[in-house]
Amino acid sequence: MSFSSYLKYNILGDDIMDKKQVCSLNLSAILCRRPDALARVQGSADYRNINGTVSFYKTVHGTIVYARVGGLPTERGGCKGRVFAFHIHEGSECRGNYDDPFAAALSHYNPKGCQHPYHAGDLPPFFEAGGTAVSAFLTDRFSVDEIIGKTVIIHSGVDDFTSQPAGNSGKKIACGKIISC
Ligand SMILES: [Cu+2]
Ligand SMILES: [Zn+2]
Repeated sequence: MSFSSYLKYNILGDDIMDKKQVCSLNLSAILCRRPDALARVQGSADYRNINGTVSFYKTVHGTIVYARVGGLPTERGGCKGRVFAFHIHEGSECRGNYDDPFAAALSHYNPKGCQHPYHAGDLPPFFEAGGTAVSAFLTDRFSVDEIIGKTVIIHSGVDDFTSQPAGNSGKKIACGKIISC
C-alpha cells in the first residue's frame, strides 16, 4: 500500500491526514452525528444478557459501522478471550424456533452472489473484553439505504472466513433489525 493510500484509509489517524480527509473521515466527528441507521441487538433466550447497538453512518468513502455490545459470554485467563462472528443477514425478522432462535434472519446478505467471506454482509468479528465488544470500521460493500430492514446477527463461534456458506460461525445468539433513523 502506498503512503498516500495509507493516509486515505487510516480513519483513526486524524493528525496525519490532510484537512480534507479529516473532514470526510474523522471518526470522532462522525460518531457525534445521529446515525443514518441503527439496530438494537438483543440476545436469544439462552443469551438474555446480550444487549447493544449497531450504528451505521454514511460517509463519502463508504459506510462507517460502530457497534457496542455488552453481556457477551466471556472467559478469563491466558488464551481465552472469545471471538464472535458478526454479519448482516438478508432476513428482516429476529424470530425463529427452539433450535435456531433467529432462523427468520436467513442467510448472509449477498446481493451479488459472492462466496463467504465476500458476501456484502460479512463483517469483522467481535473480540470481547470482559463481556463487552466495541468495534468501528469502514466498509464499501453496501450503502446504508440497502441494508435498512435487514438484520445484524452475532454468532456463538469464530468466523473462519473460509468455510461455505457462512464461515462455520456457530449458533445465532443475538439479533437486531436495522431501522432508518
Ligand atoms: Cu451470520
Ligand atoms: Zn458470509
